[in-house]
Amino acid sequence: MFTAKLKGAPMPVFTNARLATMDPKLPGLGIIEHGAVHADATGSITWVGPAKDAPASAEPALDLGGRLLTPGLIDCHTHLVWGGTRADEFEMRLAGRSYTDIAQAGGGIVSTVKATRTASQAELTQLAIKRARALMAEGVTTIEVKSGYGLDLESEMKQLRAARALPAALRNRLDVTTTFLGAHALPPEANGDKDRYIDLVCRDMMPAVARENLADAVDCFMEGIAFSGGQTARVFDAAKDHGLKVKLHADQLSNLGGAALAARYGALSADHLEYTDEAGAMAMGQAGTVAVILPGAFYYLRETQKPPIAHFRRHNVAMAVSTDANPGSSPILSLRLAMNMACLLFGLTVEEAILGVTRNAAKALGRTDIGVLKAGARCHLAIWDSLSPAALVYEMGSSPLYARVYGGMLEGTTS
Ligand code: DI6
Ligand code: FE
Repeated sequence: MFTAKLKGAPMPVFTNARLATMDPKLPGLGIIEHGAVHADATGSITWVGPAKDAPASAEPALDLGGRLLTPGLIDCHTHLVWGGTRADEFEMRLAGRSYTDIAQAGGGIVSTVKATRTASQAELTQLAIKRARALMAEGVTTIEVKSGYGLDLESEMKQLRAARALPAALRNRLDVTTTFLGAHALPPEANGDKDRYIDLVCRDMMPAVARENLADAVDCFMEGIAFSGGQTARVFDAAKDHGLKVKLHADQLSNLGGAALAARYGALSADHLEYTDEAGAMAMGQAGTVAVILPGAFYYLRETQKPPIAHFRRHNVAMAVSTDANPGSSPILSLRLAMNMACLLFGLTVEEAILGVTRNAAKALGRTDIGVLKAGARCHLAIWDSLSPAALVYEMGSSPLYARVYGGMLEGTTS
């Protein structure tokens, strides 16, 4: 579609767009009508504002015909690198077996662990490429990828290396941050000894992961079927020792006080949160911990308990929205579908859903250089064939994306 003159231009200039800047100093999405965005040769934004005030540029400007322009979307919680499939479990759950039941019978996460252990690193990257492309086709420019399907030193490292290899395998058109989730489930060889496995996570895996710089953060699944608050605290203490930020799968299936524990550790985010109470939400607000809303898992598990959105609003908790892309509880490779579900199932507004995949998703990753249009940020953009922000959320089955821009480089939607 774009053989446009801007393709490959050293200092791209986009003009005549309806900018949704996500500038926190402006109300809502920080809209600037008839705006322009300039970038430099390194792919960073140099100027954002009304086109009439734009500085002169030697480069030809691409006229976007008034289209909506947002920061590239951010999927801040995925488990994108996995082997095998869990379609059979989907069918079992349709026939009445519960997620917890299947997990306790040796299926669930552990069945994906078996398939992931037998796959090579190159195979895992190849599988993840296809999934990443589906996200990118909807304007996603940054994703987070967790480990947690290896559950032994070599397999966790293999998963993280496969994730780290993704950008190059995608010709440097995707920004990937990685999270070490060794404490995702108990591997079969641990014979039920959770404390000993947590020793392994903290003493063997984490130092090796940190030494090779394979993770940007550390996550833990705090739940009855996974790890306790005490075990989570040990993982977080070890993360602090290695200078790694923390995040938490919290209060997904029951209220174990995960949100409050995450806040106590100054976590970047607490994720899921269906069973979080008001005290947990208040603690998150005070700590600046982002609430990552994951409606895909809620939908696939046919949960009925919804996350306390009203408490998050009341206590000024920033909300992000993500796919939780994984083969078990959320086999969803559409961030726009997750946004749509967050609105229809949990009552988020269109503005909250869009802030949830831009500015607040960046915050959940501890990043200030993405998710907002401002000088100094990366020039990762999504240009929409619409004037209306609601178009991002409302229509499923076809994508309103007009073009994606990565590091200042313009792409068609199919590249
Ligand atoms: N919560 C989830 O929803 C995913 N992990 C987690 O801790 C599920 C992962 C899976 O079922 O494979
Ligand atoms: Fe998850």
